[in-house]
Amino acid sequence: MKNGIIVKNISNQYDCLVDNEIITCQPRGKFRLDKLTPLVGDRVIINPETKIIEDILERTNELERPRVSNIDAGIIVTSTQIPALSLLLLDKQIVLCESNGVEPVLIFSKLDLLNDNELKDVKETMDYYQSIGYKVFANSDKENILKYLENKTVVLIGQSGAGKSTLINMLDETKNIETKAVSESLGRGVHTTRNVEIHVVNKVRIMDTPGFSALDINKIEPTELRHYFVEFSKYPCQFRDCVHKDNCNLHKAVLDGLVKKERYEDYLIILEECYESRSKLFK
Ligand SMILES: Nc1nc2c(ncn2[C@@H]2O[C@H](COP(=O)(O)OP(=O)(O)OP(=O)(O)O)[C@@H](O)[C@H]2O)c(=O)[nH]1
Ligand SMILES: [Mg+2]
Ligand SMILES: [Zn+2]
Repeated sequence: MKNGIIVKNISNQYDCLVDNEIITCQPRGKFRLDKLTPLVGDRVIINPETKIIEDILERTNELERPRVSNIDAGIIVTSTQIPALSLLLLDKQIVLCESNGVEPVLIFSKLDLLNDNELKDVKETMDYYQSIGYKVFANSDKENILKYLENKTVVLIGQSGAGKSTLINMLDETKNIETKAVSESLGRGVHTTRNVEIHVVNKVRIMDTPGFSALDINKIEPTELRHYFVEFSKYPCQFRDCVHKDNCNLHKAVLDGLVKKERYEDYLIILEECYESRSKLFK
């Protein structure tokens, strides 16, 4: 028996990383009876002779989309140009990570396409996210990215064309994952990457996932959302279950310029979406 990590799944075949070697295995029949589906990211015990996955170790966490487990960080790749920078999308992706108990790490791409003024704005934005406690990198900052992610299993998050596959290729020059120019006529790319797969890049295990743009934030309770905007906790609100729409300490912190107005506005937009999906649920 050997310990391994599932790094790839195509139908009922699971590629397991065992001592730096890939062994393609099938799950035990019993898993199906127990309605247990092995996931990419699972730590497993396999029999190298029969090539059967005998056991799945307890998961530290489990994401629904992409369906993966044991994630140490979500690498949110944000394009600053083509596709255009969307901080609302970034804030939604941060909420998605926070609500799943996964640390978001912010990586900005395509800074090389910006003019000086745009670059200055983007750097200010990056500084703000850093100031509220997140790790923030430019995708060209290879050394520091690798240092921070060493020995972690991370999942890439970001819209199509953001530069996720490119990032993996940048972090490890021996990798040559398919990338595709963003279709400019459509203004957004076609998803180039389809399967969930873990790439071992130096000492980082990275999942290149199908990029998604529509997000599952609809399961979040409106009163829960505020916890996923981490800087809000610095300004405790005097009301219980308050969603901070007006006349409270948090709202005042926004007016006083202590909380970035754009973040608060994104919060209100996402809050409305949470209410909307709830009302659909009860229809
Ligand atoms: N100039 C510039 N181009 C970049 C950068 N990062 C990515 N690109 C380009 O952007 C395009 C899309 O990059 P991909 O890495 O394929 O994007 P992706 O996020 O993997 O997209 P999907 O697989 O479709 O989800 C490619 O043409 C890349 O060469 C960057 O930092 N600067
Ligand atoms: Mg890709
Ligand atoms: Zn409040």
